[in-house]
Amino acid sequence: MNLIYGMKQELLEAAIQIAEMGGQHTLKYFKKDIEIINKADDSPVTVADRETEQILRNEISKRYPDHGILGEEFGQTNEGSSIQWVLDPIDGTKSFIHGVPFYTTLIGILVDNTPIVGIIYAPALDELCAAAIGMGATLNGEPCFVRNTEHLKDATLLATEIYRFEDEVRQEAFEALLDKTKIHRTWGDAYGHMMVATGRADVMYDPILNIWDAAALLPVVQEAGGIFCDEKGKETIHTGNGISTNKALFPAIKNIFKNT
Ligand code: 2AM
Ligand code: CA
Repeated sequence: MNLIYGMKQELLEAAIQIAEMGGQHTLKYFKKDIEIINKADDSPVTVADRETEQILRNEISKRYPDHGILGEEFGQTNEGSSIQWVLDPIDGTKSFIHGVPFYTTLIGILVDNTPIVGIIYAPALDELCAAAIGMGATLNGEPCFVRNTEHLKDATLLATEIYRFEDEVRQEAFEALLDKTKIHRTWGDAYGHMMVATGRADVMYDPILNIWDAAALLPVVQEAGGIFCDEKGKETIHTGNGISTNKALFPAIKNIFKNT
């Protein structure tokens, strides 16, 4: 299915509006004393995650009843549709429950499994990145770009946390990444990828990514002039891990992960 330009523009604008509605709702609970529930995978979830996803889903279904929706908290509807909205109401729930504003509301739109629109909205920071493939990326409406750091020795590396891998090869690759880069910071999540897409960091590494964590990232990073890829260097959201960087650093990053 080939989306005509007008349709892509419409979906981009709708996704921005819907992400804003959802993200604004999270603020009702941010820095408030709310119950934290541990999910089956031991990750935390709150009423804010659940209510926000419902708001996103209701608005999408109202506007596009035939489109599919896949959300982290409430699963899949209209699975057969060629247009799928992929939602993470709060990416960075661990930040959210610590009162750290680096959490985001994510919307990705896939057409025939290919991401074409991405929204990363950090409501507590009032920062919204939006992109549609072929149409550029914006931060709060202004064009945004990756920065052009050329060497890993000058690069700022972000990650969601400090990792310990059971797999030795992956552990070695992560340590090489740490050794070869200059500045290291965590509290990453999708906000870390947004930092790369807006020229504030050079590499963001996520060894664990579900499709709802990744779908919004690829269009934003690519359209900002960067690369969003997996550890094999493949530009995909479907393999469970993700790295954002610029085109100059990409070969060196690929080399670090070549044996994983
Ligand atoms: P969440 O806050 O929506 O749960 C990228 O690291 C994202 O993957 C995180 O923002 C988090 O999303 C999720 N994540 C992080 N660590 C994870 C883990 N150990 N298992 C499953 N998901 C994880
Ligand atoms: Ca989430």
